[in-house]
Amino acid sequence: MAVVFRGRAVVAALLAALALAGATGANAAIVISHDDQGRTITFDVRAATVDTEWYASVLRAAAHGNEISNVTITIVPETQIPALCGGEEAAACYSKTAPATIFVPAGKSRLLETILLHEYGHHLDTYWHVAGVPELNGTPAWWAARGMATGDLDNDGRVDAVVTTNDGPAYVLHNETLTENRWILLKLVGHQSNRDGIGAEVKATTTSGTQFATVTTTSSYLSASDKRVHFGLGKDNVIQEIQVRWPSGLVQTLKDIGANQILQIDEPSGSPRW
Ligand SMILES: [Ca+2]
Repeated sequence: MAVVFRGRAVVAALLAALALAGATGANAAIVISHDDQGRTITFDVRAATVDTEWYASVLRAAAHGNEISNVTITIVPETQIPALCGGEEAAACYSKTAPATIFVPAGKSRLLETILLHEYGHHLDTYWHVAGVPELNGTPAWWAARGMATGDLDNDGRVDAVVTTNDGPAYVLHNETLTENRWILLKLVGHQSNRDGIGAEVKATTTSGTQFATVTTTSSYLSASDKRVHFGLGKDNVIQEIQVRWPSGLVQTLKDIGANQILQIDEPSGSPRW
């Protein structure tokens, strides 16, 4: 389904067309180009404010691979995004409804550039809806990445991440968020169930409410994450109750657990409740 978009000549022609469209001002043009195989790529630049340099940089990056799809990219005034994207919080969206279209607001260049490239990497095969994301300051790095694992690498209660890139290095994203919020990490050890407690369901209740998690290492592409369960607790210093439903069928309950600690929970002996 993806349209292969290669060739410096095509890129140069398209960039020239975009530059011309930008130079002629508002309501300038719908720029239509074709890839190596003659398929149509349409860029609608009729919005009042068109950041053609942003388009140019996106295309330069996209042309390095075969990840640009047969979609229409439409820049619209920011005020039209909520109606087009189905939500007041939307920053941009991609619609698979024919003709497939990416709606991006004029002037929101840097962050959306990153998002756009990321989504091309996933072949635009699912509907995506970006909500509540602030503009980034400065120039974000461009990574062609597929795998990501999350976990608290330095046991400080803040979840970190490792990202692998294609033909490039792995990046460790160390979480250095300044916060007074509380947390807990739960390391489950099975004795009747599997040793890692994979599949155990954990419920944590504080005065603020109840949270649920399932023990898993499932993660991004070819990645495995920290098996420990992390709960963010906000201002709560105590977890009133932690309930673990083990894969064996045992249900274990702990009361009044203090925040900001790594707690090992061993599966008790007893008869499974199957
Ligand atoms: Ca950490």
